[in-house]
Amino acid sequence: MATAAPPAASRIAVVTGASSGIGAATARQLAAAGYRVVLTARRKDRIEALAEEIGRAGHQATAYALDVTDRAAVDEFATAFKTIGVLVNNAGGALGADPVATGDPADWRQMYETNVIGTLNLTQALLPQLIASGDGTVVVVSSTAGHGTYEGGGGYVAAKHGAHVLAETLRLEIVGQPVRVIEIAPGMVKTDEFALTRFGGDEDKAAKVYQGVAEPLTADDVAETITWAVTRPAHVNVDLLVLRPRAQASNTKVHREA
Ligand code: 8X3
Repeated sequence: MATAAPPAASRIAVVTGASSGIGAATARQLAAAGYRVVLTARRKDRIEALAEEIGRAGHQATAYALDVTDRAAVDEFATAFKTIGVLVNNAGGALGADPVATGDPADWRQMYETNVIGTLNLTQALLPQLIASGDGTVVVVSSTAGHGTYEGGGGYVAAKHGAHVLAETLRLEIVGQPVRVIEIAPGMVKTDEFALTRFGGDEDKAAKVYQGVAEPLTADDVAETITWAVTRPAHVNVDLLVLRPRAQASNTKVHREA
């Protein structure tokens, strides 16, 4: 017999990077699944609007402006909770697609800060509350870039490999504690901001990422997958789930229609 997880209604789910894309979609879906969702991101106006929207839909959400790379702010945030059911480490992103030979070290550093240190900060700060819940779940939203490289992937691929290793190592180290560690690794996902941010706001370059691809994944596709993994019975740990659109067979093999 599976051990049922405590009812979601009594449980808090913290989502980082909740101001747009996968984070916002995940916040909506976890709220719909009954979690009290805490939305965090730097852009306060966006997460406040989303918290209101979730509230109007009859679910529970609060917004907390937070930069995941600011450890003092993260530690302060952590004091607001006694127990937490779920932490979704989603904040991150890519900057640039330059070859290793010419990539900007500042971009590499920033990607490591957001994708790895940000995840480390939240996970370290909230682990006691996740353990105290008696059935905690840490989700790391990595990427297929955390599992193989591609030309121009550079600093993003390096950072996402770091996020993957963080998840894998944490799972080893806390085995025996009532906390699952789930890694979700999406491939090509078309969101409003990912490619635009990567290419410094260049819309043409951003559009080319998805050019001719029949159906890239959506933020909702990934959010559904995260919500599914989180809502498995407490003893079921989805270690790693890689998802891609059907048109993408690997990081470098994508079917594009003419
Ligand atoms: C996004 C996937 O292919 O842009 O995490 O690296 S990719």
